[in-house]
Amino acid sequence: MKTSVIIPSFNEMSTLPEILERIAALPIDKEVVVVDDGSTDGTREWLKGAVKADRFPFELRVLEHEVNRGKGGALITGFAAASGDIVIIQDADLEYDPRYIPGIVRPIEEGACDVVYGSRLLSEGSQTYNILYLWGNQFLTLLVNLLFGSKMTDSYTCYKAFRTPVVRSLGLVSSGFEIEAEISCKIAYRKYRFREIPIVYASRSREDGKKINYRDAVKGVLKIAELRFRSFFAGI
Ligand SMILES: Nc1nc2c(ncn2[C@@H]2O[C@H](COP(=O)(O)OP(=O)(O)O)[C@@H](O)[C@H]2O)c(=O)[nH]1
Ligand SMILES: [Mg+2]
Repeated sequence: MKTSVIIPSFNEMSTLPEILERIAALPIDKEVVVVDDGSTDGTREWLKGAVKADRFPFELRVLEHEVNRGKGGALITGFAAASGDIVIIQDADLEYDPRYIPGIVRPIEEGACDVVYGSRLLSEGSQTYNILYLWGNQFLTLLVNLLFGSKMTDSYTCYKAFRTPVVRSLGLVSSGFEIEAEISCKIAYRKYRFREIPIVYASRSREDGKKINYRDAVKGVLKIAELRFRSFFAGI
C-alpha cells in the first residue's frame, strides 16, 4: 500500500528540508505532495530545485496556490491530488516527527480501521507552546466529543491518517485551521472506524514561525456548532 504524505507549507524554509530528509528514511512506500501557499521565504524556490534535482528517493510533487488560502485550503488541494491508498498529513515544521508515520498508518494498512490520529495527549513527553494552547485544544476536543459522541483526545492534532476514499468522502470546505474541527466532526458523525496512537510533540514558538492563534480557536468553536446544527436537518 502506498501512503501519500500531504504537507501544507507557508514560509517553512528553516524546517521543510529536514522534514523531507526524515520522510526519505521511512521504510514505507510513499509519495509526498507539498502544497505551498505563496511562501516568500525561499521555500517555493527551494522546492522547485529539489524536484528538478530529483533530490529525494520518493516522488515529490509541489502544488502551488498563487494567493494564500490557509492550511485548510492547502490540505483540500493536497487530498484531491493524492495517488496513494492512504493519506496522512505532515506539517512542514518539526513539531511533529515523521518517524511516527509508519506506526500511524499501520492499522489502516492492516484493514483494522479507516482513520488514525497521532495524539499528543496520550504520551507524557509532549511539550505545548503555552497552557492556553493546550486548554484551547482540549476545549475544542471536548466540544466535538460532547456534540458528536466521539472519544477523541486530540481533535486538532496534525497527524491525521485516512483511507484515501474516506478523506475524499468528507466534502471538506474549510480554508483555515478550523479544517481540523471539520474533519473531526465529520469523522465522528459518520462513525468511521477510528483509533489514536500516542506521539510526542515538540511545540515551537510564534517567534519560530507558529501561525495558529486564538482567533483560530474561535473559528473552530463556530465550525463545530455550525456542523452540529446542520446535522439536525441533513447529514454532514
Ligand atoms: N499552505 C499553507 N500552509 C499553512 C498555512 N498556515 C499554516 N500552514 C502550515 O500548517 C502547518 C501548521 O501550522 P502551525 O502554525 O505550526 O500550526 P500548529 O502546528 O497547528 O500549531 C505548518 O506546516 C504551516 O506551514 C497557510 O496559510 N497555507
Ligand atoms: Mg505546527
